[in-house]
Amino acid sequence: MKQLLVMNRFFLLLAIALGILSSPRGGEVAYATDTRPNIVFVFSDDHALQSIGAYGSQINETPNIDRVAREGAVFTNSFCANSICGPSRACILTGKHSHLNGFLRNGNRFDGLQTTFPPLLQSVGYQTALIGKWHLGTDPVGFDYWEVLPGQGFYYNPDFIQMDGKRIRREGYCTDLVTDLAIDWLRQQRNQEKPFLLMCQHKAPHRNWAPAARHFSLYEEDVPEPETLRDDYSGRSALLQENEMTIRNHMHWGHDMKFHGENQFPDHFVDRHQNGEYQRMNPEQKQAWDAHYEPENQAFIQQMKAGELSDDEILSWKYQRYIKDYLRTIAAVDESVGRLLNYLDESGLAENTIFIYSSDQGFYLGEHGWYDKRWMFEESLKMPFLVRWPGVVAPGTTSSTMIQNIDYGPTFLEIAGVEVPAEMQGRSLVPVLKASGVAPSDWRDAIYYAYYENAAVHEVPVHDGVRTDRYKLMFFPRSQEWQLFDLQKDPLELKSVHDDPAMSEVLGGLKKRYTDLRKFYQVNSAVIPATRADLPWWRERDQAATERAKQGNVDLAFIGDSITQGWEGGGKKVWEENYAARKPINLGFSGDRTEHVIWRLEHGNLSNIRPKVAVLTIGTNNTGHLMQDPQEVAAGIERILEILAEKSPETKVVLHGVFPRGRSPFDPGRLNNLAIKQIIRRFADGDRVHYLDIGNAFLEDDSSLPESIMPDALHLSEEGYRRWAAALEPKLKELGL
Ligand code: SGN
Ligand code: CA
Repeated sequence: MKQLLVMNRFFLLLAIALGILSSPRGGEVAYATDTRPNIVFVFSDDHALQSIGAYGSQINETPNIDRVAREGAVFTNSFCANSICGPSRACILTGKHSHLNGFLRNGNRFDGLQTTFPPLLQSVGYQTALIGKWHLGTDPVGFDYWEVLPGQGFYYNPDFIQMDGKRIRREGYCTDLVTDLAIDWLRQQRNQEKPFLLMCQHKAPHRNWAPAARHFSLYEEDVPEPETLRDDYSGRSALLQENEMTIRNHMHWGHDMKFHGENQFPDHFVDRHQNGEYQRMNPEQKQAWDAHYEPENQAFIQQMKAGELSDDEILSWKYQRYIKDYLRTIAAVDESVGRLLNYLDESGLAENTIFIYSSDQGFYLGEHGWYDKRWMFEESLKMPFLVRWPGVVAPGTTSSTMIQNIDYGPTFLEIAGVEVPAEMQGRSLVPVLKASGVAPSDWRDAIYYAYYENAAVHEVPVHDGVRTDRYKLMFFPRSQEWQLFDLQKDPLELKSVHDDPAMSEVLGGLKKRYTDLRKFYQVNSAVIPATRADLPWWRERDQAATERAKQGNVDLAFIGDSITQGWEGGGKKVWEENYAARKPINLGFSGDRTEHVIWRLEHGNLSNIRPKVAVLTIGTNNTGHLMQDPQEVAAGIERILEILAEKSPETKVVLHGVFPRGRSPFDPGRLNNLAIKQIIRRFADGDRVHYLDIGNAFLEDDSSLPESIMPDALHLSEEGYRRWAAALEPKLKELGL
């Protein structure tokens, strides 16, 4: 095999030398004898390991997916970098963590012009095709052929977007249609002379779990409930209780539970949503659907009306409705895998084709009482990863090597003989695959995980962390809490032992690993846009600021944190005297750090305003909350300046040196702010950005901070605001205000 790869490289070099690879479509001649392996990547949406036979499922069977494991390898420690759809896909395409590929949360738009593996495969003569769910907001880049579902897509009679931008509706069941298109591409459309990558990406088993009629009869028997279905969330952060993804309280009457008409039991089911799938069905599909669901639904409604069911029994009923539908949608995915494997056999392609099955993240099948994903707990952190590579991976291999979705791109590139770009953070799995799943000695000891979708559907808080083979450390910025799990002693993750004195060495070591891994992966929270919309007052202030900004007509914008917001408090009188008549806006939000200002400026706080002058005072909370590295905070401030330049290039910015804090000149926070100031002073360009350090206006001769100016050694008194205004005024005049 090694020899073969060397040969492939030889052909490749030859092709490059002959200049026939200069265009992505070049190389037809050279590749007539190309023996580099093909890649078929079958990727589903939300498929939990607990529902795959090869991973030991107790609740269903997946004979075709299991065949991949039997003839190849199953990876039991395969992890997601950010357990949510778009972000996981962006990590795969770029080989980078979310904070660097820019796709932090669903709803972002993927920048397809950054480095991704598909165009690199094209550049060495691979044909690339993508079919099915995409969900990245922009058109796919680097594919010779694609046809994708818009957004989440539908199960029944789904629409597809084609390469020319046209939308077409295809009659049938989504999983089958995507498979048909994939096989059709393999059979009819691809250039038979070239090696290829085919990405066949299913919608199933994503919510709202709408099965094909042929699978209604599966799972007539009840499915066993998971041990933690009735988790009370004790022993862990109180944030667990705030989320909205429980089977008990957050299942929709129509959308999830498949009832028609008005929600009859609003205490037990969430009202919102008709079943959108039903609305798309043709009469036959509707008839089959109703024939299956209606008898069960009517029986349930009757029992409810008769008051026969306890809360616990209602929960069990919902679990059965949920899990059976979920598993039925997987039955179709498993058939799809079977059809693709059969096609590879029939066509003679199987021998030289690497076949991978994976899904964008794991999922809760009632564990912790949940559906959905997002959390760094095992069920959603893990991704299935099964691979068959004939002649390379020994059949029946089980690997516990820690792999992550940022590794997929580098793997595909090495397979095709492309050097992995240094900017990719993942590592190629080829050496692991060649060694029967055993990791090289310098393999990673831990993975880094980060989830960013704050204040969104299901209310899971931002968190990140590290997982080693035995332990998991998680950090929640919202509550500044650490959580530590010993996966050996507590595999169900029911008790955080972060405050157990016996664990202090482990905790200390993992915190160090966490800090170092964040450095290694270049995670700087100060530059990662973050909303605090989970706080009602913040959300309302943000909406009000955006409303005001939409009206335009602002000459002077103050941007910052509580010190700026305080112009409406202790500084009110001074504001009235100095700024009220100068078309001002106050964009100061108490408790904001640089990342929150970045979020606000990118999400509407600057809408239609093009101020003559913006006064920026930010960074002291990065110090106060996190004692954040001054370079990191400065990078956050630099990003804010960039956004101002992008959105309002004519605006002159007064960049204040971070104000002094702490009574004494040796207060660590004061010193941190000082260090930030040293760096940001250089952001002044003498034209657009003007640096103004007015710290001395607040200090005594001995550099102490008097209570009369900063009563709490952080916020300004009225006299403090007066001194701020006095020190700022000459600059405002100079800038023409
Ligand atoms: C939809 C679902 C959510 C799900 C997200 C993200 N709601 O919003 O339950 O968490 O997608 O899923 S639904 O009412 O539309 O079904 S992801 O896989 O795309 O990330
Ligand atoms: Ca998903």
